[in-house]
Amino acid sequence: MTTPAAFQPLNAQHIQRALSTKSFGRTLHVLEKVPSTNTHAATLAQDNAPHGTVVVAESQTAGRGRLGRHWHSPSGKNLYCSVLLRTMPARERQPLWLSWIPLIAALAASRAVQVTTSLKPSVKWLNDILIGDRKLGGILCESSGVGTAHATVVVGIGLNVNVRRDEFPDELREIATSLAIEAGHPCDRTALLAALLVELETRCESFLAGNHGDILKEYMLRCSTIGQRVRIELAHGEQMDGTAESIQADGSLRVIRGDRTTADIRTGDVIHLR
Ligand code: BT5
Repeated sequence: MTTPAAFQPLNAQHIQRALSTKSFGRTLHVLEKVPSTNTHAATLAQDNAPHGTVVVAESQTAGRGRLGRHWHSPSGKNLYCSVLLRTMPARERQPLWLSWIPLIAALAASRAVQVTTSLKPSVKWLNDILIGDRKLGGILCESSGVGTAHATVVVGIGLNVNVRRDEFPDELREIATSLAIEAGHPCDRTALLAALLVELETRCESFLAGNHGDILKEYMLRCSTIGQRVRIELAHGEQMDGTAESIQADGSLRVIRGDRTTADIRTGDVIHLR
């Protein structure tokens, strides 16, 4: 009896057969267990790994979120993936590119889920992937050598695929979800990864070719934060409440405060208020 695709371990040959990308995933490292796929990809970058190198792992022992937060990474169930980018636009466009990569990755991940499962995740600014108000996945982008000829960005994507509700730790059970929970059946990680890589590659190419406006429009349509009452948790424990109005050209979130003044938020955690 053959194992259904959804339960098969990740396999480099199967993944490469499913790819329709130009460079993303053409150099591919499929690992059983790593501390963090982002850290592993950064090490490969130092050893001259090519643009588009992908690291995927069955489990992470030290999976990371932003600001040193922990990413729950149980074995054999989910997608933990990092993509190494070496393409950089001209110097004056680099800040824009770096601020848009996490948003582009969140768009690509939500679109990949939609094409492989027909679920339609939204994106919570700036890079949380949600179904309803539960977190399906997150993005961690880390750059190095910016401003030099050897600049790299590692785009890390974590998506909960086949983990069951009872398998989440207590602190995540009510705030996180997985594709299997939402779809009611297990999902094929190989097909999802192949879709993710092509969605990410085409958007990165499009952005770098100057189609910034198209990505901004697509992001606005996907972003469930727009129009919501929000609380922004800023650095140093500061908070700001307001209504999220739009995404600006630089990827920041425009918030209208109660006194009608506006603020463009470049980084911070957003809470959707009811
Ligand atoms: C993120 O951080 O959402 C970025 C997560 C990126 C993970 C990927 S996996 C592959 C690559 N390698 C890595 O080491 N990391 C990347 P942040 O916005 O800071 O959210 C972190 C918060 O999400 C935690 O504090 C928890 O509240 C919650 N969380 C942790 N694990 C989760 C999970 N599996 N599903 C949903 N929420 C989770």
